[in-house]
Amino acid sequence: MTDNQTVISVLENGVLRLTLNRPDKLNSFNEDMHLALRAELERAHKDTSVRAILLTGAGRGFCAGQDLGDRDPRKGGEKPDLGHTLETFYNPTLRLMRDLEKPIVCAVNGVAAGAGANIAFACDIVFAAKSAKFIQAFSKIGLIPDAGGSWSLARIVGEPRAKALTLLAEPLLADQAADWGLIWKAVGDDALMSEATKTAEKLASGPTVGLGLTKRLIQAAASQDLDSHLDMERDCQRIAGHTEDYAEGVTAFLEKRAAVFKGE
Ligand code: LHQ
Repeated sequence: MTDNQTVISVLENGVLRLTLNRPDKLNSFNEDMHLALRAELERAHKDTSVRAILLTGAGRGFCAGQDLGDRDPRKGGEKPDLGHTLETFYNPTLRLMRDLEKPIVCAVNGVAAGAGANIAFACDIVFAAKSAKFIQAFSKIGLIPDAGGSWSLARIVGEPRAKALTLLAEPLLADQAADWGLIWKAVGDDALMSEATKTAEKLASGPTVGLGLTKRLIQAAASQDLDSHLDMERDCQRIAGHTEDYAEGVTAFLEKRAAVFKGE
């Protein structure tokens, strides 16, 4: 276990559990937390013993987006370049999450606001505690939805709901988020971590290459036509068919036993 303060990282049973850890600020992002999360995601890319990721928050919140205390306008000075902040911190993290060919499970343990909500929506399988809520808080401070939110919301819930959520910045409860397909499941607060951990461990003992290719395919679907997509499925299935896990899966089926996948 390494505790680099702003992100607590534990690797257990193939699951890299990352806990955003600034609970007194509802785990809002400062520069240190940005860099720590990115370093952990880069590690997850490279380290073959990491076969799934579980992202959650410490304390009563999941993440309240950017730390607004970092740039106090009352102090005067030059106006900040927030485009630079996105380019330097958020966008590389969002791209890493999307390109990571290992499943990212998210356990939203409490309020997820601003970029915090959109980072949760960028995960692959999202559980939220029933008491959690998602707030597109940006319009309250004159900003636009970032961290991929204007893209993912429009695609997942459609324009009418995406516009209402972002323009009004009203809280969306976990049950409603599940009904709208923004997250996988809303679960009782007490069951959140055990359910999310069970799912992450199941994925971590799965055929990692095949799961990663599946993630790649699902993500590519909206941006290409069926013809191109069928070609992509062919190419990905070719890769999957060469894995040890495919051979093990079929052998286990024929021998009527549970498969033991190694992620190779
Ligand atoms: C916070 C924060 C916070 C600092 C709670 N910062 N301290 C990208 C590019 C560059 C710049 C700008 O941003 C972005 C992306 C973004 O994410 S913009 C959106 C930023 N986030 C927000 O606007 C949300 C601000 N927070 C809230 O509206 C509320 O805190 C929520 C609704 C999340 C929770 O409300 P409550 O449950 O009532 O908690 P609270 O407001 O009392 O917060 C608890 C503490 O956490 C409190 O500190 P204190 O010392 O008074 O106990 C807050 O000041 C602190 N905190 N969010 N983003």
